[in-house]
Amino acid sequence: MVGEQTLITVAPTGAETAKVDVPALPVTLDELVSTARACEAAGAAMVHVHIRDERAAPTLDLVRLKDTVAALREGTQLVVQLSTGGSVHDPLESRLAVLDAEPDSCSLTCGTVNFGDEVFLNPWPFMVELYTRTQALEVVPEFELFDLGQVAALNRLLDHLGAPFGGHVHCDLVMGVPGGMPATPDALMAAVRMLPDGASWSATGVGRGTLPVALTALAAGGHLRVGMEDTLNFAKGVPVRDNAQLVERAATLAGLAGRPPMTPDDARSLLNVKDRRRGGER
Ligand code: KMH
Ligand code: ZN
Repeated sequence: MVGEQTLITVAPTGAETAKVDVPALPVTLDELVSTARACEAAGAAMVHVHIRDERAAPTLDLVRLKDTVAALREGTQLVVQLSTGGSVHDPLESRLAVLDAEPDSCSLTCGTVNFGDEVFLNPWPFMVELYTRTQALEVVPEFELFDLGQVAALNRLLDHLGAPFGGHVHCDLVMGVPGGMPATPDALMAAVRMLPDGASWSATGVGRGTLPVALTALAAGGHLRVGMEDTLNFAKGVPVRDNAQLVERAATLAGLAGRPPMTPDDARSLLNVKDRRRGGER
């Protein structure tokens, strides 16, 4: 049943966009929770979370991260995935500490990549340490893959350190970042062909790549990640209204593809996340 459905992940905030430039960006805890609720109602099953401080700047403050996880668990059924990518300026140590907030899932990027004018740093020893921590702390990693070399690095990681917590490999192909692989059907299919056997995957096209990547992913049996972390224009010259608008469109496309959105509970089964909800048990 799960194979016939689409996992929609919403990435509502990211670390790159300023609230002053995009007022619809959710940056406070209240904004994040109400966004998450609206996106769940529209068909999202997982939320990929970056948080901001009182000045709306990206932060990895552990108290805020813990409060955020608790508030999202209280206000939604969504699988809560914390970003360990943070912003390109975050130290590796703080990115490792994200797991102490005990999310259901966390992102884990499989290599260093140019990121516009910046560098998104993910050296091999950092990947190994982060992955080992996910296994020890029973957090399901989602492998973020920005280029083909990172798919090879994912395979190397699994060969060296074995299966992730829960036993299932889930990836997100992030396409169209300046410095990473382009947001094209050809690049997407080349990456998918290199994934480990049995892995599930979603795809994310940044900016103008959003629709080509989403349509290709659905046609190829993949899942979708959408949201204002990656997409700020709904159409050429038309700013996104809010995250729910992007999830609604993804849900419509998934329905047209014959693979409607899966529920958060189905996503929990697909990913094998540990149930950390109050009174919950895996
Ligand atoms: N903000 C980017 C530098 C992730 O969340 O793990 C990294 C990123 C990936 O967004
Ligand atoms: Zn992110």
